[in-house]
Amino acid sequence: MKMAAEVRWLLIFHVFLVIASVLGEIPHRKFEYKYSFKPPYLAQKDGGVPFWEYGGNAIASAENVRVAPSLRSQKGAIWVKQPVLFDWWEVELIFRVTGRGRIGADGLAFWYTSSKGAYNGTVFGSSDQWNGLGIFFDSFDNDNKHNNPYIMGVINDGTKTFDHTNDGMTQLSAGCLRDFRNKPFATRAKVEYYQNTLTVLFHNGMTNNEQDYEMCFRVENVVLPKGGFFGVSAATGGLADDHDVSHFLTHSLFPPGQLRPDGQKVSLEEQQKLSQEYLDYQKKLEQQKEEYRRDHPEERREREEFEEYFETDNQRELRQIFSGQSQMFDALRELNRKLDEIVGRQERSLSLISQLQLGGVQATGGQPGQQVQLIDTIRRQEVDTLLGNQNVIINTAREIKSFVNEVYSKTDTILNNQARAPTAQVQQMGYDYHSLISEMRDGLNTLKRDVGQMNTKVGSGSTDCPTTNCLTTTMFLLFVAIQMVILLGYSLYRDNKEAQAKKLY
Ligand SMILES: [Ca+2]
Ligand SMILES: [Ca+2]
Repeated sequence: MKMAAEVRWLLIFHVFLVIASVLGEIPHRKFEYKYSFKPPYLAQKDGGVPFWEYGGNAIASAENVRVAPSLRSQKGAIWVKQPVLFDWWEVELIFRVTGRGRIGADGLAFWYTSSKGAYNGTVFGSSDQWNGLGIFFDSFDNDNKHNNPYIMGVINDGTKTFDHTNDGMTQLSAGCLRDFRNKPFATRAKVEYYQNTLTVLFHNGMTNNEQDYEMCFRVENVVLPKGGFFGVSAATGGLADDHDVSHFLTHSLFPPGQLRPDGQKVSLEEQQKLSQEYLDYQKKLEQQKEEYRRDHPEERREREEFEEYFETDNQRELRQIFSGQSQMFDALRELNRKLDEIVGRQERSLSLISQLQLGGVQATGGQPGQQVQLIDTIRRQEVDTLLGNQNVIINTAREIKSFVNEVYSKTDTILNNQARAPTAQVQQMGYDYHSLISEMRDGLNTLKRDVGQMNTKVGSGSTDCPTTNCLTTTMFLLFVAIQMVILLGYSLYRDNKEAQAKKLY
């Protein structure tokens, strides 16, 4: 009992260690509203986006920021006002790139740079020779390698000029081929910079499920300048897409156990200041809402209600198509996952089989422990079942054999019986006749011999025989005839009696 208690404590200790290590890897997240924007009321009444400034051809509305509209040679950008005060962060960007053409241009860029870029630069609407990170959503295939739309991460130290003619292929740190244009739902990108690892996840906008992020790329040992600025820019060329960003959601990330770098002394004051600022902002928003409702009293509400409760046939059809598609997508993904699982299993079994074959060759000198383990893990059950089946088959075969033997012997006896039964009776009768006839023949033979002897005696001299007592030929024949009659009568009598006996039975 004492031992068991000790073991239990040891187990609990280990579980705690595991939990602690797991928790130790998950960073603390904090939403940074000063580095974010999202609808509704993304832009205020005066057109300004709180904590952000935009320029060029960018237009902000209550629902999104149209960074570059679908007109030729447009450029625009939106930059955060304050520098980023935290080391590690995650930005979720929800955006749509839409255009009527089969191909579009030029693309959209997410920035984290040491200083704000221009509003009409040459790299997707912003400045070239940036210092920091650019994530480019490049729609147009400048180098004609049929590899666009493409997502790439390019890190620059402020000296390199972006290689547009090669779509930046020589400069990118990593990238992935993903089509982000004209999707039924908004596309999303999650850019995470944590402990010098840059991770970009992408959501292809085929479903409305927020969990459908896929890995685009991950780069380690990335060093970005501290105190940089977030920004989004976009540009069009000869071809033009609408580049709309609806959400820019920033979270600061802190390793567990680490407090904010600016310390807690400042934070008390600053926290109050920030929360006051936030409350003011909320109030301002509410005020604006009220004002808007006052300015547009009835029609607005009616229109909203109408839009809420009714949808046109086309809308309904589209919605149904989208939902069907997303269901198909889900099913496909599930299938894909299962296929992967099957392929993995197959590969594993193949490798195990090859190991077994190798092990069979080196069975004497190899590692027996491994062999036994392999057999135990894979085939034991199957072999057991096979052996069992074989035993059953052997037993059945034996039973069948004995049964066949039995049948054979039985048929043999039946055949014998059948063959014997009728002939036995005939033989019995025949035997009687034969014996009778042979008896008669014997009798006749003795008679003949006696007659012969008599004849020789008669021939040798009549003096030896007294004439009165001597047997004459007539007497002798008469005697023979009487004997034969008696024998025949007896045999007839016997046959008759036997026939009567059979009738009775
Ligand atoms: Ca390009
Ligand atoms: Ca290309």
